[in-house]
Amino acid sequence: MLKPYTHEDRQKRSVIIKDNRNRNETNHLTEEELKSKDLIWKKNEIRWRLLSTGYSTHIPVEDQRATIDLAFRMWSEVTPLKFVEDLTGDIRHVDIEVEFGRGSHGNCKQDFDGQGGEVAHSWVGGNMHFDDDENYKSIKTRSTDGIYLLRIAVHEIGHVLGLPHTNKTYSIMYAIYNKLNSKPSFELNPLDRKAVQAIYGRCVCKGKFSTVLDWVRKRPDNSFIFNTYFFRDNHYWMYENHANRTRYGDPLRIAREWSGVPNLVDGYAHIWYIAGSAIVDKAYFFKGEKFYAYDSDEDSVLEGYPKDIKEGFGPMEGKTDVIPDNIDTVYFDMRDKNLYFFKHDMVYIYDPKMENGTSGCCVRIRKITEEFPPVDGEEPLPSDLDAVYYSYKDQAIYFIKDEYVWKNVKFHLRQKQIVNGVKKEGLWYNKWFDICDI
Ligand SMILES: [Ca+2]
Ligand SMILES: [Ca+2]
Ligand SMILES: [Ca+2]
Ligand SMILES: [Zn+2]
Ligand SMILES: [Zn+2]
Repeated sequence: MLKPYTHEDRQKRSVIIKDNRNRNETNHLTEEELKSKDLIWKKNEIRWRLLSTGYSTHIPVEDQRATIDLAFRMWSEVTPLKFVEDLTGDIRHVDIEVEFGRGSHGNCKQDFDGQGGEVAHSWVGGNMHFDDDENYKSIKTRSTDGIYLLRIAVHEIGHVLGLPHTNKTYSIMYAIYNKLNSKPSFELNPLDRKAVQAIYGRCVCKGKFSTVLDWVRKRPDNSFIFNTYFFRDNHYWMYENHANRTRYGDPLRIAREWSGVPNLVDGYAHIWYIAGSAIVDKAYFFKGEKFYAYDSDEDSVLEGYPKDIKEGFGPMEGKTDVIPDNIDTVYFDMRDKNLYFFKHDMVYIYDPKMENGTSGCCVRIRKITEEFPPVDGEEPLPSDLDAVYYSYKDQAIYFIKDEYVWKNVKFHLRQKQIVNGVKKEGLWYNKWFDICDI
């Protein structure tokens, strides 16, 4: 069934994973052509099992399962498909049976050919078999010998989902496995993402955020990079704005990456401005009655925190107002260099500028819809916002509640007189992609 290994390929230390089924499909199909193909899987939840009669002898079983699972995840992260490992259910409910074998294997009609040549075969909408005469290795292996199972598995799943080969060497659907170019970990190329999304659509992931923030990092060349962080409950995603997608492998647990930051935060604010010859640069998380100062150099909450909001954000001289506990969200406005705290239908505008002697609560306390009115004919902002944040990349303020996002379209960074005008942009998942719980 498969094109044999040629002498030329052997010299390149490559392995052909091309099969006859795709012999005439080495050119990448257009999106239109892919759309016109039958949807191979007509359901979103697909069950798979690594058969206990078909384990590899090269890799520990747990590693085989983890590798196959990761390979499925690489496709599920970019589509509405969900792959579930089914270890014990009735085999008739398993959609994709995965097995390793040598020569004549399982009930398969296609014998494998020993080491070299064919390394795996699979059926569109069906099972995947791996030739265990190949020296498969896990991604934990740094040895230059052997074939990374992950790459072959991702390729074969591509076929199972209906993808043909491409003639692009950087695509995972390229027919030749090149040992020299193969790193243990990799990402789906945008071409592969587009190809599978042309058949199944993009993943649509909904949900509510605890808060959203832009995190500023300085590159070694002193330029800044702004990624957006979406926090939900006890996990978060880093959104790579330049690529318009989440970092591969996210979400991660907050506790693991943000030392001292609690789960279910209410809001975050980054105070960042120039005062005389100094740069004021402070980052705070808020939750309940407490706030947490965060040290970005140490990547940890500062010692002595959390502290009480009512102590840290008390009244201005001559006033009695304080910032309430259990805020909905907060952001720092680059125009007036004030903090905007949101709770229910109100916004509390707090001056944090110690050096002026004017700091405290509050410059104004107003209805959200008065401070941020809708532009003509648009729907006003709701109460109980989930997140408000300043996007450095877009130089814009976004308001998020449930599945919707609004933008302050009147905002300009160097505005002296503050002008606000809010317009509903629509569903946040049509703006930011692949923010999916796993
Ligand atoms: Ca056999
Ligand atoms: Ca073989
Ligand atoms: Ca919130
Ligand atoms: Zn193939
Ligand atoms: Zn087979």
